Amino acid sequence: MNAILVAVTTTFDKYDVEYSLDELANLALAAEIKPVFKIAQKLNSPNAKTYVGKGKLTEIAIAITAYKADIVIFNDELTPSQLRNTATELNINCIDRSYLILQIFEKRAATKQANLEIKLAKNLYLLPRIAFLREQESRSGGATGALSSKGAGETQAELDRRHLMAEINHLRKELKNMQAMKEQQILKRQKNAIPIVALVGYTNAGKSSTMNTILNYIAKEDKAVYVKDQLFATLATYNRQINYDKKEFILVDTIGFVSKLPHNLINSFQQTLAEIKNADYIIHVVDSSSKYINEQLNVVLDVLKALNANQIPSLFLLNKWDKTIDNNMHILGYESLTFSNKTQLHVPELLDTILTHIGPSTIRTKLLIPYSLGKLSHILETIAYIYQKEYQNYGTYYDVEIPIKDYAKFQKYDLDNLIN
Ligand SMILES: Nc1nc2c(ncn2[C@@H]2O[C@H](COP(=O)(O)OP(=O)(O)OP(=O)(O)O)[C@@H](O)[C@H]2O)c(=O)[nH]1
Ligand SMILES: [Mg+2]
Repeated sequence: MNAILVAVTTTFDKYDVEYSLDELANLALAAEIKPVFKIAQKLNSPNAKTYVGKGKLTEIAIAITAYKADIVIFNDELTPSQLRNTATELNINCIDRSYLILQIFEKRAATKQANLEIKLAKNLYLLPRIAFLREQESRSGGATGALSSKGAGETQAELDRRHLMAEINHLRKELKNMQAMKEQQILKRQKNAIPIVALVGYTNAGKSSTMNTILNYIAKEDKAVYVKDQLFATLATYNRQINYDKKEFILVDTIGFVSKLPHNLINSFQQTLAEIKNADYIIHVVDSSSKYINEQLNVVLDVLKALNANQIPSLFLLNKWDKTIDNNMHILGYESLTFSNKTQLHVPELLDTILTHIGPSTIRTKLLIPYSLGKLSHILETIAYIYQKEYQNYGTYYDVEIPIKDYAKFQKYDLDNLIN
């Protein structure tokens, strides 16, 4: 399918139009649509009826013929009437950026929760647009893939609407049940006080690869997550427990971001994104080789803000350093680390940085304390949770959990160290 991409830029726009249209082109490719031409128009605000101005519509019509386009994709979320008016004027299928993103998410969702969340977001998007999409569907014979059955007309639209409403209620109920379960898990983890470290970043920046690099480094490669050179390869949250240097934390890999994510999507994905809000430390993975590094950084910071996660201590991980040309790059005023999954640059340094930032936690350890050190045994028993205590030939054996900050006092008597 060939597409003409159309953007309106205003003076209020945060990102330049070249970046925004490039991103839209990548989104189209991710949905297996080929962008063949880009058109941009500068306006004070998008036209209320047709998004672009009247003259621009003629230009789009000419481009449609010239490039044999099948579809027009607009760079913002359009109102139902803007979509209908442009589709009628141009006599071609029209979709907007939100719809495109929803389609990609729907195709990629791999877990039950992601499936429910994306269905909810899509139904909320469809609700005011259902009649229009129905018309569009009959124009294209189902090419936009929005709806399951065919038919046209007002009554059909009314039936569709009722069906959507029922489904929305049902999805909300199911998600609520899942949330209750998840909250219990989070509570349990808080009780165990295992710190949470979340990988966040622009889509395709290398979050999942970084997760796998760490798993590989601590010899847990069997727990690897899915990595692919495509937008939104990851559409759920994956937690992995990491034990390193006597500390443990939970590493979380989740969805990547793009600019102008549909607001329905962010609302519906609250549960998937909840792990980020609960994180003790955030690793913001950046594709340092991208020419749009600044824009992508800001997109991610904006979403973190929307999630109320912008106060969590974080590290900028300048990933893909192996193919970064600007070797002097740094992020002013923030902690950052150059990194590469490809060359394994700074893997131990990343782990050390994480460990120094996650709050005090406990470790479980096995100690053998000589009988001559009665005082040390006494200290241990006042601070430790004791799983097992046994009087042996050379001293008292303890299987205990102690605060990490006290570990140094006992390190000498750690059975692991004694054996090594
Ligand atoms: N050259 C190079 N490529 C990398 C590096 N890290 C990741 N990649 C590649 O970047 C692409 C995306 O990697 P992922 O780990 O799937 O990225 P992600 O951030 O999880 O992406 P989404 O889940 O889609 O948001 C893959 O093709 C990786 O092989 C790196 O350090 N150097
Ligand atoms: Mg991923």
